[in-house]
Amino acid sequence: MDAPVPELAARAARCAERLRASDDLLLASHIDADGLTSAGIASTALERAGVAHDVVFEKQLDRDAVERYADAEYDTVFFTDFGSGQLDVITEYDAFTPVVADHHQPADAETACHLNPLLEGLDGGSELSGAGASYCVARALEGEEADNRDLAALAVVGAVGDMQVVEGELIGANAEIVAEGVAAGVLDASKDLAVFGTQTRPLPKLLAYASDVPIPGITGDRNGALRFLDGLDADLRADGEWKTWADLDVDGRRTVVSALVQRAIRTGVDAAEVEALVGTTYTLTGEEPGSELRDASEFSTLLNATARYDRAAVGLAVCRGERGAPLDAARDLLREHRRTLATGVGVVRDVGVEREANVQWFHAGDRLPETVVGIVAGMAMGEDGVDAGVPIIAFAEKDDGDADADDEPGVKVSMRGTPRLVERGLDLSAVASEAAAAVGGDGGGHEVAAGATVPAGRESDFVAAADAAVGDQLSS
Ligand SMILES: [Mn+2]
Repeated sequence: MDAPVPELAARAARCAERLRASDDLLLASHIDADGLTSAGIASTALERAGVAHDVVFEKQLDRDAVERYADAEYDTVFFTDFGSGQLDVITEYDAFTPVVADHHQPADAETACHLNPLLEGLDGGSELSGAGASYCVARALEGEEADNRDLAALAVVGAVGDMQVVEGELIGANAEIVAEGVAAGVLDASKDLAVFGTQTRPLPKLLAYASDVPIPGITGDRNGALRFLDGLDADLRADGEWKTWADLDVDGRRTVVSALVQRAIRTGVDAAEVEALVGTTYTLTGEEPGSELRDASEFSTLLNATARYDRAAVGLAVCRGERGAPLDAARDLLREHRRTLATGVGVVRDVGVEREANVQWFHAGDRLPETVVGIVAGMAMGEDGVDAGVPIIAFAEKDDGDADADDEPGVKVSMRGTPRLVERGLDLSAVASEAAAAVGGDGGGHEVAAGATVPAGRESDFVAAADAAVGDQLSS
């Protein structure tokens, strides 16, 4: 069998060998779409290889968690979608042998079974996700009887969920995995309208809600979208009901895309943005048409909904191929999530947004779950009283549902910028870590979106530090 990513083949083989030799294995993974798909891939491959294992999920892998695993006396712990950055802590414990499949920046420590694209000169931000790293190990785990290439579909869901799509498509090692999935008959990758909801949303809603490329008179305008669609010479309804994008045939799709492009050009949308209307969409061909599981992007959104509400077991069950009750539960969580977001923008309006020199901020207190406050902050930008040209900082009380009694009360911070601000020099990852460090907290993330945890009562100091840091970045 060929390795999907040759650079990582030797590391994958070492990981697989150790996993096969384990008598008492714990699989520990991150709670998000990439972490859930990582665990789904790893768990399925382990089961096929006849390796019994328990599974546990963490929002973040801290010393407490590692200590718990050590106390539980597993002989091996398989970390997926995290572990590299915590290797310095992990290697302090010799109760278990660590196996790591991750794509985040490694700590200054090494261990024998460690697969990470960054160790072989590949980009962990855009070329391979945690799910892709787990997939490499899964391929190395397969024996004579098992072919794990079908798991490539989940690896693509993880990469898409981790926002690794670059200019409309997956690249590098991710593209190799796509090719394996296509060859295995579980994936289809083709150029199509690059809009969220192609499997599940009726056409008018699909177009009105698509905000990545705003088209005047259609985006955010359900009646405008209806008029636009009604004016097209194509079969867009069945039995009086609007079809979904997935229901359309090739001709129908072509008609809508070319009319959309014409409308965009006519209304002055930037040429580069018009091009972004079309991208590669990844279809899981084994899933029911019209199910969100059929589209990689919709699948990852469904998984994120289970992760946000701490229902990782539901997301894992769906990744492991269970349908029925877990899938229904995941769909309920997604509906609930959308309701929360819809009311969230109202909460922002209620509490009010304060403007500083270089940033703006609001404090949601306990009125928004910490897991959605960042998304709500992003959605609020451009709304009444919220400047779309200035980074926004959102605070929410940390939910202490499962925290130890001796944990300090903390506040969750989420920061959002825009691609335009990033072009001008904004790096919220640096802002979050600097400003958090200044108030005794912890932060990090991406240029356009970052987060932190700070001690309660230090919010205004955090805002002041972030305001200064953003000022520096945007003036240089
Ligand atoms: Mn990841």
